[in-house]
Amino acid sequence: MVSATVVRGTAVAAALVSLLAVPAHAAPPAAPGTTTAGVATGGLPEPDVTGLWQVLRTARRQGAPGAIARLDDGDTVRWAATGVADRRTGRTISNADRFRIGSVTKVFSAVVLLQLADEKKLQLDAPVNRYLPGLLPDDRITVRHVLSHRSGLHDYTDEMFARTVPGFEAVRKKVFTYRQLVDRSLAKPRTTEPGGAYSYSNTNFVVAGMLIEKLTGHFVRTEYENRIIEPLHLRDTLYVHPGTKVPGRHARGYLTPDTAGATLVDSTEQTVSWAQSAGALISSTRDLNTFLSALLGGRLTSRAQLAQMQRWVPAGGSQAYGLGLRRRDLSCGISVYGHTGAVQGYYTYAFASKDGERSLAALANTSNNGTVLNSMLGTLESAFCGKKAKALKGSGPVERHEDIAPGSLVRPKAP
Ligand code: REX
Repeated sequence: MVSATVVRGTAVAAALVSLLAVPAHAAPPAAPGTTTAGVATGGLPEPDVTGLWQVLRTARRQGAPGAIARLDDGDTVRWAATGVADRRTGRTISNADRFRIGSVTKVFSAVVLLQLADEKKLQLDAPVNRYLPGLLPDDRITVRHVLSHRSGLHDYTDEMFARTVPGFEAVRKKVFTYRQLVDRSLAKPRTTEPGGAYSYSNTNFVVAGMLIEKLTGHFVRTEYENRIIEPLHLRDTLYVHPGTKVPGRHARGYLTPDTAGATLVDSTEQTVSWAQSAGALISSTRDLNTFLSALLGGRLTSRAQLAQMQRWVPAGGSQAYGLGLRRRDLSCGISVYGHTGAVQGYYTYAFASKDGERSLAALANTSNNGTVLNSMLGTLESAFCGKKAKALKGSGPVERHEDIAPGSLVRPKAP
């Protein structure tokens, strides 16, 4: 029940918008054993909710059929949404919609492995080959190297998606074994020495999935469910690989072709077998906020493993990478922790404050559109810097996978 509704921003008849602030007692249940009521948000600036909504509208103007964001802030939950979940039916998108979260899956995979480290079943500095004999061509590659993208294992998705739509259609229905994906990587030279510089590669988190399955004797799905999804009551978080459908109410995903002006491709249905433990989870903004709040709040791993997860290596521009976790340094000097995701048709941002008390999850239901991805970064600025956000001149050097074009954020200046 929504007991308080604050509608902000200009009402634009054409825009399908919901922008609500409600007390936590009206919000969905938080993680067991925790309370959100009355918790201070660690001296962060007030979020700029109007700014958040404007970012979503900008993303729509730039080609996203729809965009949503949810901000959990101590005892308050806010939502914003604009556009459509389904271009054919015209159904309005909302924060109740599930979607594909891409690489935010990597945080889930890392959490499982860090729990296994807590249980003394895994050593971060042990060679991967100790657990998976003969898998990798170099015994010096450790679990830590893999989880921090410093293994040097080539990213096989570079070739796979060199041509966006044909690349996608070629794998849409395919089911790969982990081994087949690793073999594709090993067919190419390695990018760094083991433990060298950060070099993003999905191969690393395919190896993570293999480690999870080897150490537990279960499919990754079972481990996500038993260790994260069920304890946190994540009702929208699903691993359906190799199923191709997104179950329940969901936003459809629309892939942007490489040719300017070409029609968007409905990419909702696919196995995501090319990513699996590197990117195949489905979730919702509510679940992602619950997950990251629990993680940063120290409720999923020991404090010691959470600290390991936050041993940062530079990852270009205003970014650093830990173990399956990104840090982004925002324009107001505040850092946020989480991950981005890009699977065909879906761009996700999911980040939380250092203590997990404030969390933001946002989705635009398109991809291969760097302008939209760049704009969506503005959701973090609005959510965590509020009106203290400075107009950005792009986000500096970025991941090739993020494909972020230089641009500026429409932000109110600090008073
Ligand atoms: C695959 C191609 C991009 C997407 C990729 N995605 O590696 C992983 C991910 C799973 O979520 N990475 C994010 C496609 C960004 C992260 O780690 O932060 N692009 C698209 C192309 C380009 O096909 N030719 O945009 O849909």
